[in-house]
Amino acid sequence: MDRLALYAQIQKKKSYLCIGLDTDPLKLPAVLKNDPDPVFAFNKAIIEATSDLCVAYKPNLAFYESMGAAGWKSLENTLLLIPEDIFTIADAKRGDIGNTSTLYARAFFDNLNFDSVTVAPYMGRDSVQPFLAFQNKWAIVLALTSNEGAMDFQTTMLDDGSPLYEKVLRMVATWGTPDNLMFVVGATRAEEFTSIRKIVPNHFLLVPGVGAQGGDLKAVSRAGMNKQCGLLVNSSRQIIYASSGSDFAEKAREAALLIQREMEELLDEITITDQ
Ligand code: OMP
Repeated sequence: MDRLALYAQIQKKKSYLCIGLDTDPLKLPAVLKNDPDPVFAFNKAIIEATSDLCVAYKPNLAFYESMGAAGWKSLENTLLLIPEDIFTIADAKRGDIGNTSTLYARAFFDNLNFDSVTVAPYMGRDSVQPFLAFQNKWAIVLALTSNEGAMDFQTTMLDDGSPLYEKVLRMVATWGTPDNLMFVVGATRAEEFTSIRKIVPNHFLLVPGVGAQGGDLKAVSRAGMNKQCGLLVNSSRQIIYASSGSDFAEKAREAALLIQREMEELLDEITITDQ
């Protein structure tokens, strides 16, 4: 999917919500216990209940890989079910020497047909570039993550007085364009969005951490939105585990709807302020 198509979906749905399909086999509702593929059945119900409210789905690979071959099958079947006009993110946090990264890219783009994959920048240019060589596919590179450990390396001050994650943004931005590159910035980092937007004004940002991690949707939207919205805000547990009962899909829809409504207001507010 290209940038214009993604923005068109955001405008149509009045939403920049990404739903994280972090489907933990140990947390499935009892009602799916006897299903031959309970992970797929769960995802199917969640997708059917929420696909008009979100513009992206982000399965985190760990949840599927933890189940071995069966998990991979559930992931493949889930992807086939996601409507064509919804952006898909393989949250795999890959990145390796160039020829290995090329094979990772083929796995997610050619084999599974994801639109994008999350990539760790630590191994540098040749580890990221293979993900940028596919037409209408995206690398989403970690910049400033939502977790506590982000402080271990990412915020280290360099000699020029700027934090390491800013160097990542500046340098990685020269490897691709806003049409094939996004950055991850955690929703728990609201106070950093203004300075981040000065470095990458046009790129989409994937913003995880709303909901279970306590990120502030209003604050990140006000500081992070650009003229084409430029944000995909992810929430996983808050939506998909809104209920553990047989009404899990209905409750997931309710949780997603609350966020979508807030996004609709923010899109109106920020678009109006910008004019
Ligand atoms: P919830 O906290 O349940 O909404 O899930 C957050 C999802 O986003 C998980 O799949 C995380 O792996 C992912 N994530 C973060 O939580 N923080 C980050 O900084 C980056 C990611 C990510 O790359 O998506």
